[in-house]
Amino acid sequence: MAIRIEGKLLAAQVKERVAAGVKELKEKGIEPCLAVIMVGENPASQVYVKGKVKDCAECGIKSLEIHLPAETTQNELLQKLAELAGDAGVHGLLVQLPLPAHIDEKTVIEAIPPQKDVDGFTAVNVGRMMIGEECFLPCTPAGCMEMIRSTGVSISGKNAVVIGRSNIVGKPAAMLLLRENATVTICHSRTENLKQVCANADILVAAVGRAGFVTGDMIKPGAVVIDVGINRNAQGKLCGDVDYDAAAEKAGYITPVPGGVGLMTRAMLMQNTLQAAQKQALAK
Ligand code: L34
Repeated sequence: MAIRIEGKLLAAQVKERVAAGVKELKEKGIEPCLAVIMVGENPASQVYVKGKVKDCAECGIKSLEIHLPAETTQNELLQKLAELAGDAGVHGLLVQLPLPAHIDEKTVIEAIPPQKDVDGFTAVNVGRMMIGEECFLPCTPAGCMEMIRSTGVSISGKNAVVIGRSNIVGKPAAMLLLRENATVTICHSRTENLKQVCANADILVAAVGRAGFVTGDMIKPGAVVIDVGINRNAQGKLCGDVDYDAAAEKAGYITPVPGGVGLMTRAMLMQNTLQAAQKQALAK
């Protein structure tokens, strides 16, 4: 039976460290501040943003929650971003995704100054990550790495399989695993023999977006299984991409949903915001 990787506990540990760093900055007269912009009424986004604001409060980080109506034009959003980008009191800046269809995500992301891009989504930060330079790591993949590290299982030389190739999870997760010397395979909707590939994974990261996609027969005995999915099943219950009960019978370690990667995503955002404030304080 697999050991459950407790996202709640790990996130609390990260946030405790962040809170200590925030306290130090405040003693120097700097109050770390995160601005979160949300456009429209996506119910899931509202839950996630609420969680981010709550985490900020726990860490002593000031948060600005900017909720714009669904009809906001791209130019209006860019204008708001420019204003926050130029505000020296705002250290971290993010736009919660997804955006309404009439707004181009790429254009919006590139309007965030890289030094405030605590999501690690801008081309500058993605590029820096690729070549191993200092940067803001994207929160969800960084959270996955923390969860893998918490098991004590060594990553170097292991077979790591990532299912999903999105810019915000699959691709960067693969890159971070590669950086730790895993042998990395990225699977996606066109992958042949997906089950066999996954069944060979010492570390399996599922970022598909489909409930129950990863079945028990896709798990190598003893594997570390990281479930990034957040779906609702037929009963309306929150669940990941992995059939938890079946996978837990074979895996060595497994993350739950809820209480897993989502909480670590938020904790890593707090860490990045602290870092942004520290760096901006030094740059002055
Ligand atoms: N710009 N957009 C931007 N940055 C991000 O890092 C995100 N993401 C993803 C969606 N869009 C984004 C998030 O914040 C996903 N995500 C996220 C954040 C928090 C949680 C899940 C996903 C979370 O708190 N999950 C809880 C349960 C929440 C619930 O009840 O629905 C958990 O225990 O998993």
